[in-house]
Amino acid sequence: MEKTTSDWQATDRAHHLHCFSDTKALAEEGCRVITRADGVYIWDSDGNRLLDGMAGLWCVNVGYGRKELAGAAYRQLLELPYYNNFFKTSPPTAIELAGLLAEITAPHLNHVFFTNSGSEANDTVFRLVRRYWDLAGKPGKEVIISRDLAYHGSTIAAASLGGQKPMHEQGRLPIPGIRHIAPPYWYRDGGDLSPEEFGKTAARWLEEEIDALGADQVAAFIGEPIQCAGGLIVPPESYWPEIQRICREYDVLLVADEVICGFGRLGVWFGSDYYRLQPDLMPIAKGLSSGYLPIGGVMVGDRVADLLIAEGEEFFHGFTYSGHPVACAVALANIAILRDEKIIENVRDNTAPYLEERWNELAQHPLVGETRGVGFLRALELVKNKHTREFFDPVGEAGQICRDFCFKNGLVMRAIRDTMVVAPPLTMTRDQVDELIELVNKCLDLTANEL
Ligand code: PXG
Repeated sequence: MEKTTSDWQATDRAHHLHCFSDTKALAEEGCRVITRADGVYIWDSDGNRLLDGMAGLWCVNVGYGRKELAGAAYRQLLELPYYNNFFKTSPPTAIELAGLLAEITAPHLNHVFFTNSGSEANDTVFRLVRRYWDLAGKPGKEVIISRDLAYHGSTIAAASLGGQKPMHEQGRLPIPGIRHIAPPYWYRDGGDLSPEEFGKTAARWLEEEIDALGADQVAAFIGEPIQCAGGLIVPPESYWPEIQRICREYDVLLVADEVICGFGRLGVWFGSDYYRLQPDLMPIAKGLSSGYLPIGGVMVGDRVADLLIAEGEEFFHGFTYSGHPVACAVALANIAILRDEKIIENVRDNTAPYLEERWNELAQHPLVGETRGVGFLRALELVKNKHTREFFDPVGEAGQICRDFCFKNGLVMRAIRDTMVVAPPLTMTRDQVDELIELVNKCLDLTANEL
């Protein structure tokens, strides 16, 4: 007999520990079982269709149901389902993908270290940074500076690099050698400063931290071009040029976490292209395979790679599935789709400007204090009073209410505190943008009523 939703929920309750879920609430309500997907839509086990405004978890960039990706995986599974890149071996697809990544990233990024996730990529960053400064003869340069509210993953170093207080509290994190400065969150913290002035001020918090520690102690600065899971914090234009200047001046490596911003999300290939950054290390994942199979990596700039290679000494680091042949085959096919169908150009020139125009109409809504975003990343701040920029208290309740209304009404939208966020598949059409805006408007009205 075919399983029903309640069968699945019972087994789920009994045996399945979920990621980032309130276990009590989950047990009471039962989980929503997502059974299939196509294009920008997902379906649950009761047959309800939802518009996936989050592209899964910010990752299904080419949309669901791409047969080319299934075909690439199938062919590779038959040819060579597994081999690794340890001990001077490699499957061909890992080599091909390394070459292709060197081609589509900035000219100074010519090497990649493969992982299976963004978290592993950031743990790899942590180890690579220390390895680099050891080899460079400056082992004292050990501290990595990150930002509050940042999300860089859930493994030990990645969670420590992140600036999520509730995560730190649960694991006695961060581990030593990691510091956090405040993010460039103008809407919340900008006060009377213009975004431009505030951007410079926020960047100089890095300089102050380096001065306080001594540049001889500071190894690297890590940041997402746009802080995504932290609440879609879009930095003012003045922020990144100043951060780049500070990193150069104090000889601090720059790490741009492109796990979400990469692979077209901002209407260009990488967030670093958008903000003209020259990162020494660039973690990637998610859009690399559009989430069809797990794969991540760290793009390693020439400065770091040259030293690693010249030393010729073993870097004791790697994962059984680093450069997995099937995941690499899918990533190759995924990048081919992004390229051949000019999906990123279409986002830049057509659908993102349209999404921006329609999204900004939502600023008229009485609950919405600010709309912001770049490319296919869009946020709105739900506030108590939009004229005085007064936030809700307690923080997060309005967001949860809105998120639940979205789910009930056929839309997946993410709530981060009281910031509502969308990051749709890059294949979303103008008509689907209209559908998205209509649903968001409806759910904002329902939320306003309930509040
Ligand atoms: N860096 C960034 C910038 C991320 O957003 C990671 C690293 C870790 O990647 P993995 O593949 O280990 O999950 C992420 C992941 C959310 C949400 O709801 C965000 C992420 C993951 C899960 C949920 O906002 N980002």
